[in-house]
Amino acid sequence: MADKKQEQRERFYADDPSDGPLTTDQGVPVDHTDDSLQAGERGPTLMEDFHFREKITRFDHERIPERVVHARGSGAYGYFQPYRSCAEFTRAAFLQDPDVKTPVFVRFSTVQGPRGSADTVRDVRGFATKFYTSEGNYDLVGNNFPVFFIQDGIKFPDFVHAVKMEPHNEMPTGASAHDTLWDFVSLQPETLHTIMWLMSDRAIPRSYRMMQGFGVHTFRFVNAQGKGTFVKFHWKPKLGVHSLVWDEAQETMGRDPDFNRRDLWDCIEAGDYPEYELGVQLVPEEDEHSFDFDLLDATKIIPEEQVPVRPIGRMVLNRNPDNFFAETEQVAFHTANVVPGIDFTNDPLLQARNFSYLDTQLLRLGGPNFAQIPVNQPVAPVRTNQRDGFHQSKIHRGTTSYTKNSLAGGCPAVAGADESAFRHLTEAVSGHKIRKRSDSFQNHYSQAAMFWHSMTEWEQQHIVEAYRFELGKVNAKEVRARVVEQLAHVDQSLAVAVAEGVGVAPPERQETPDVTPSPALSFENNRGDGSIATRQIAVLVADGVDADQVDTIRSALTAQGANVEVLAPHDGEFTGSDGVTHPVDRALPTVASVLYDAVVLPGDPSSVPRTAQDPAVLKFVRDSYRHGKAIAALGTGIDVLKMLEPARLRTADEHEHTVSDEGVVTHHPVGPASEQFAQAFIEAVGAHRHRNRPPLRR
Ligand code: HDE
Repeated sequence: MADKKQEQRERFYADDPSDGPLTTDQGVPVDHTDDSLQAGERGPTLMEDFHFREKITRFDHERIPERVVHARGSGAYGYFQPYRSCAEFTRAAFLQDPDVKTPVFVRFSTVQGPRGSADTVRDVRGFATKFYTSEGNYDLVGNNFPVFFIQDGIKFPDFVHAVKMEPHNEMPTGASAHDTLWDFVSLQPETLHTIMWLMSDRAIPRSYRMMQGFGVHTFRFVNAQGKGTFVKFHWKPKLGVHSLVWDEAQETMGRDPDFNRRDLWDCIEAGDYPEYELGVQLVPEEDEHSFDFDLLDATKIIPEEQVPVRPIGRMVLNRNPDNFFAETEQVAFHTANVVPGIDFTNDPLLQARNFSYLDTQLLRLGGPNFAQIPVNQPVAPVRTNQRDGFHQSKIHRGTTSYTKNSLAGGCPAVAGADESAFRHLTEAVSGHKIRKRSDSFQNHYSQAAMFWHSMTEWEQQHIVEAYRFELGKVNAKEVRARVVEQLAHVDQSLAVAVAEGVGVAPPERQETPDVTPSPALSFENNRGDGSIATRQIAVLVADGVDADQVDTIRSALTAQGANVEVLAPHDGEFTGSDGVTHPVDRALPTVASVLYDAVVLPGDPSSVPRTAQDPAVLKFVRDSYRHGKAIAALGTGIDVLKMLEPARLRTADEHEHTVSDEGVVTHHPVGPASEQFAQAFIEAVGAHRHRNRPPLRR
């Protein structure tokens, strides 16, 4: 059933014309659009060729400024539905009735790179949601990290200038591994906690459908009695939180720069709708000062162990935009788009954002009427006295664009007591006018250390490797050394490990904070339910493989919602061991293991399969193995695996049935995949990545 936003969108649809001739913008029919009007066959183009000039001028003006940050993004429509009424804490209408679905538009993004940059860069991901509520638009403009790099918005231009491509040569694209970012970071210890997140695998999500989202700031809920409660917003993906590994992420940038965008689009097209649960951490106003950090400091989290996340509703994304530019590019988010029942705090980062987002849209969308653009239009009625400006697309009738008026009967009048107006929370404020960071914002090391100590061994290892990679790209040795010195305030072993990798002296030991880890921060505790739904699984075949094995494993995997593709050396068909031809989904040379989550190696009943001699297959399997992906080998498919000689790994021999070791599942006997085998493989895929594999010998 179409929701209100969809009904509204449909009123703006301009379908490609199915009859009638091509025209100019003025509706004049055009019968020739391939040659410009010239003075003589080989002569100059004439000014009076209005069709030529219109066509070229429109082309010249097709671009608008890209977002200064978060330029690359992908969007989708869907809905939000609360589980139950949240009236106790907030009067927001969209959080009251579990039967009411509120339409949403979500835009996911990277931050550093330009519009055309690759998706799988190491970066924060934006997670911005526009709720088209019955009381007007509410924008929750969040990220996939719960903390931010700086505490006060006045530092934002400095931070962005440091992280963006360097001004003299516009390098690097979509990467943080360069001198200016790390110079800034090394001099600004408040960045440390968020930088730890950036060095973790949170910064290379497997999919937008598999990452958390956070409102970051402490906001306020306000209930009908005018009582405020501090609130932090959390989105949890139904499929669990999963990431790529760095080597894989880098190769993916070349193999498919649209990896995350394509994944979101394809899943929605296939009806595998991304789903997230909205949760809140609630803190009564009277407990504002009961934490060892300041709730207004956006570089801090409230550990979930201290204040649990209460699930309050779910969001489903079920419709792709019809036009990228019109919708995903022109959507305008603004932190100050709030509805009655949701309010701000004095977080200086949030306060700055409340200025910045409107300001940036005025430039980016060319004037003040951008709320009339379909994607930005509320479904709630709009009655304002705003009139003129660039791109006014309405014909306002009447004479009274002011309040109060008598000539229009006083309309629109301000909302009455029963008309759900937005009222700012009454809050006592006093103080001297000063430029000073609050003392309560000064502890920069504790939560960075908490994050580090909440990681498992493999997560810590990845963080060390990321620091080594990033700092290894920094030319200024003194910057490398300063970052390492900073890390010594978090953990000496981390600092020493990084120092070793980047060739600087180990730092002097510092006093490090004594912290209680927060297990909720580790990937290990956010894996979801082990579902393999929508996972991409490759089956590598060549002529002669056992087609029964291919069929049985494919049906077992697709029954669990996975997407299975048969890859062969060439497109078209392959001939199975039974002499029958079977369809190929893709030619192996057009893809790569980084585009799949797992791989299956069927056997050839009469000999070693031809795949064992194919360098492309061996590369595929080697990369899958190195990246920790589940691998299944059946019958003589095990011989493909043996070509790579994994050290120490157990594989099934002729007498054994299924063996599952570190996500490598093998099954020797010839014949179709057994249920037990399929189950073992499904579990291996569901575990996402297997981090403790012995290295390959070849
Ligand atoms: Fe943004 N940010 N931001 N930001 N931000 C923008 O607005 C800004 C911050 C976030 O998909 C801009 O429309 C300032 C935190 C997302 O369209 C701009 C500060 C968080 C998006 C802007 C911050 C975000 C933006 C650029 C520090 C996570 C993409 C284009 C005070 C909670 C929205 C635009 C989309 C975009 C300013 C910090 C998230 C310039 C000044 C913290 C997801 O207005």
